Amino acid sequence: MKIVISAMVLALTTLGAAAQEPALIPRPLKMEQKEGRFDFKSSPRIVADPVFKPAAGLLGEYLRLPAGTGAASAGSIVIVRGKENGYQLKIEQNRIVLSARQLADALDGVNTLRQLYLLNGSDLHLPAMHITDSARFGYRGMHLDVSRHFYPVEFIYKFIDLMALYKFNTFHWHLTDGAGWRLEINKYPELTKTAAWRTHNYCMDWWANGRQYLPEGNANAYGGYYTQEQAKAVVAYAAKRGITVIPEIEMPGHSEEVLAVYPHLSCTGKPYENSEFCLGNDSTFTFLEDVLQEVMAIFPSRYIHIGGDEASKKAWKNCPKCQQRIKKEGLKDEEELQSYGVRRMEKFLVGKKRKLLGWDEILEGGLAPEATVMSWRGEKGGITAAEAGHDVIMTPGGYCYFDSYQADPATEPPAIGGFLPLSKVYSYNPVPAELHAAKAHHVLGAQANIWTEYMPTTYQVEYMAFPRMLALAEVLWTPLQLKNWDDFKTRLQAHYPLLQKKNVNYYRPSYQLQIKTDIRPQTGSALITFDSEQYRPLICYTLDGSTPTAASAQYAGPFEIKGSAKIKAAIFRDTAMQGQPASLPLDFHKALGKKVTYNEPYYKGYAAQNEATLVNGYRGSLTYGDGQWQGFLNKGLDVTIDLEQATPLNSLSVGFMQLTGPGVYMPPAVEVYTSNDGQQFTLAQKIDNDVPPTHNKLIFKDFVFDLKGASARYIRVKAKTQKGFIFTDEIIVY
Ligand code: NAG
Repeated sequence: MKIVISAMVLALTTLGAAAQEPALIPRPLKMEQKEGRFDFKSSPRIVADPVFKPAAGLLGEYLRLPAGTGAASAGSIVIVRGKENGYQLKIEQNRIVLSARQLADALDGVNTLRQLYLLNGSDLHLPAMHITDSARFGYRGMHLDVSRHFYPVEFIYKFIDLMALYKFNTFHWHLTDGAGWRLEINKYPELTKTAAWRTHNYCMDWWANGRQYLPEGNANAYGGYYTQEQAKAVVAYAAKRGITVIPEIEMPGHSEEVLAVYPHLSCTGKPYENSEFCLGNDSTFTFLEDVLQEVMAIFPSRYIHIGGDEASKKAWKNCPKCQQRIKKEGLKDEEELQSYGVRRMEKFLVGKKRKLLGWDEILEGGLAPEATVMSWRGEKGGITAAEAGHDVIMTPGGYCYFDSYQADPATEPPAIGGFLPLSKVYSYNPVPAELHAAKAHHVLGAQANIWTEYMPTTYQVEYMAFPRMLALAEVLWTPLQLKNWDDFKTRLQAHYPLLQKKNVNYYRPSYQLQIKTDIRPQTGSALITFDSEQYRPLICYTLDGSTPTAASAQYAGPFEIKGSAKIKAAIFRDTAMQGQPASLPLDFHKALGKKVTYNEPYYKGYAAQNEATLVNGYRGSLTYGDGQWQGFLNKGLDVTIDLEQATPLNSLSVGFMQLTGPGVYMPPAVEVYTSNDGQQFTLAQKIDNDVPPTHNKLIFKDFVFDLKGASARYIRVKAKTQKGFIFTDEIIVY
C-alpha cells in the first residue's frame, strides 16, 4: 500500500513538472509542450548546415558535445536553414532540430537551448517541446564604462558571455572618459602611458582630490588599458556569440585625460584646465581622425560612438580659435560649433562606410544628416530624432541607468543616486506612446548603461547589472502582450541558482513592499494591491496603522476598502517579519479629486499625474521619479484648490523631499491662504523650513497647518524654491 502511494505521488509530481513551462528569459514567442524527452546521455553529435558551423561549434562548447557538418544520424542535434523569421527549435523524443534563416538567429536558438540545458541542472534530458521565437527589437544593448574604473579583460569576456545567454546582441564599450583612457593607440602612446593611470583607485576619491594622472608604472598609479590585440580578441569572442561591439571614443567633452597629455588640443593649451577639445583647432580633428582610424581597424561595427554628452562649451566662448571657426563657418553659437564638430566627424566616418552614433546632445545645434541618437536624458531626444527620420536607441535614465539604486538607499551599497527597481526596468516600453506610429520603426531598441563612478570592482558591476539585465532582456525580446511581471518573477527564481553556478554576484530581491492603490473618489473606496520582488510572499497587513504580525489579515489578492485607512503591511516567513513594514496613509480627504489650478506651471519633465497629482490620494514614495512627486523650478509651487463649496477646515498638510545630489531642496517656507470667492485670499499660516540645505541624505518633510475654525471654498498653497527643484506631494485637507 505504502509503495503504491509513493508511486502515485511520484507520478503526480512528474506530471506537475511536465505541465510547467520552462523558465526561459526572455520569454519566447511560442512554446508548446510535447510528449517524450530528448536524452543527452548518448552524447549526441551536433550536425549543422555549413553556414551554421559557428553556431554548432558554440553549442558544442556549451553542451560539451562533438560538433561538425555532414550527415545527421538518429539522436543528433541538427541545425538547418529555415525560411521563417527568427528561429524554430524542436526538441523531440530522438532528435533536436534548430532551424533559422541566418546565423544570428541560429545563435539565438543556440542560447535558448543552452539556457534550457543550464536550467535543467544536472538532469541529462530535456522534455520535448516546440519553440517558435523571434525578437521584438533588433538592437538589444548593454553598455559598460571602463574609464571610471578599469576591469580586467577576463571580466569583459564574462560579461559578454552573460549578455549572450540572455540574447543581447550589442555591447557598447565606453572606452574613454576623463577618469582614464583605456585603449592602446599606436600613434598617441601618451594616452596609455599616462592618461590611463591616476592617483586614486576609487573614482570618487580621485575626483575629490585634484584629478591627477600619473605615469604608468608609478607605484601609486591606478588604472589600465586594453591592448589592440586584446580588444580584437574581445571583438572576435563577441562576434562568435552574435554580439557586435560598438566602441565609444568621447568627444568633445569628457576628455580631460587626453588634454592632460596633449594639452595643445585644449583651448587654453594647458593641461588640467578644460574637459573639451578645442574645436577651433584643426589638430583636434587630426587627432580624432587618427584615433578613429585605429579604432575602426579593431572594431568592424557599423556604428562608431563618438560620445557628445555634457560638453560645457564654456571654454569655446573665450577661445579666439573657436570664435574664429564660428565666424568663418557662419555658425550661430557654441551649440552650432559642437554640431559642426559632430558633422565633421560624421563625414569622416561615412567616408569609411561607418555610421555615427552619439548621446542626445548631438541634436543641439542641428543633427548631423545620418546620425543615430542615443536618448539618455529621458526619451525626448529620441522622440525628436525619430520624428525627424533618424534612428534612435533608447537609454532613458529613469529606466535604463543601472548605476541607480535598486532598493531603499539605506539598505544598499553607495551608488550615484536615482531609484530603479527591477519592476520598473521590467515595465519599460522602448516605443514611447507620444511617438507617431509611422515613426516607431526608427526605435531600433534599447540599452542599459552601467556608469561606474561607484563601482570599483567587477563584483559591484555584477551586483548592479543582475538581475536587472534579465528584466531588460525581456523588454527587448518579448512582445508586449506576453510580458507579465508575476510570470517573470516566477521564472526568475530558476535563474538565481543559474547565476550562482556562473559565479555571478547579483542583487537579492528585497523585502520592500509596494502598496498600490486605485482610488475611486465617487464611491469613497479604493482597490489595494501589494507588490514586491519576492516570489509568492506571505503578506500580512493591518488597516489601522498598527504593526502587522503573522496573525494579522493575510493578503490573498487585490481587495477593496471604504474610506480612509492607515495601511501597514509586511512580508513574513513563518511568524518572523522580513525587513521593514511598508505603510501608506490613504486619505479620503476633503480635497481629493478636486480641481487644482496652477498659478505657476509645474516642470514638464516631472509632471507626475499632471493636474491630478497633488490631490489624488496617493503619496509620493522614496523617489521623485515615481510618477507621484511633482517637480517645480523657478517660482516654485503656487496652486489653488477649489473645494466646490464653503467647507469647514481642520488641517492641511503638504509633503516635500530633499535630495541634494540631483538638486532637490526643501522650500524655504510654505504659505497657505484661504478664500471664499477665489479672488481675495487671506494668509492662514506660514511655516518655515527647518531642514538645512546641507542635509545631503534623502529626507521627507510634511508641513502641517492648523486650520481649525476656518471655513473656505478655495485654498491656495505657495512654496518658493531655494535652489534647484522642489518636489511636492500630496496636499491633504481635513
Ligand atoms: C551622465 C554622464 C555620464 C555619467 C552618468 C552617471 C551620460 C551620457 N553622461 O551624467 O558620464 O557617468 O550620467 O549616471 O550618461
